[in-house]
Amino acid sequence: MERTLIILKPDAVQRGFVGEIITRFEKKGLQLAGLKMMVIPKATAETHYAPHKERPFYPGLVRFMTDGPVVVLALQGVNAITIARNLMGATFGSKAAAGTIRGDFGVSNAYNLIHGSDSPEAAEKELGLFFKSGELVDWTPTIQPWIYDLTGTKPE
Ligand code: D4T
Repeated sequence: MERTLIILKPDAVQRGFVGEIITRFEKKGLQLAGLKMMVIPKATAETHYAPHKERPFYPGLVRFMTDGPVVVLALQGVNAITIARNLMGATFGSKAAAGTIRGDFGVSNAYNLIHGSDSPEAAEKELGLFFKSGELVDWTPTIQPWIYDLTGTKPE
């Protein structure tokens, strides 16, 4: 099982999409392993988006991400990183395909509702940045045998 860090960005919270977005992940079969609401400290947003530090949109991005509350999720599942990003859609709301979270709920490129880790390395780093040890929960949904075929050597 893989874990990924998802942030429901300030626009998603302000626009009342928290429940709807979490529902999409749950319906897909991804499992919650952590969830909390917070206002991201500026230093945390700067660290999180450090790879974009030299880009012209970086100062606005950090301002946006710290401008109101967010909801942070840890999601778990086989290939959770790729599956979550497919549900999110392309980065820009104006280009994201219908049926995806960004494609269905937004038109903006900067206010794109949601963040999801883009690699196992990023997920590990980001989960450590947003969740303290002990805040993530190890549990197995009782419905697990109907989400995956568990009869073989690995979940299929
Ligand atoms: P995040 O990191 O927020 O999940 O988005 P993506 O992984 O899909 O896209 P990204 O890292 O390339 O961009 C991070 C963040 O910056 C905003 N952005 C991006 C922007 O405002 N203008 C731009 O030109 C780009 C490329 C949107 C997402």
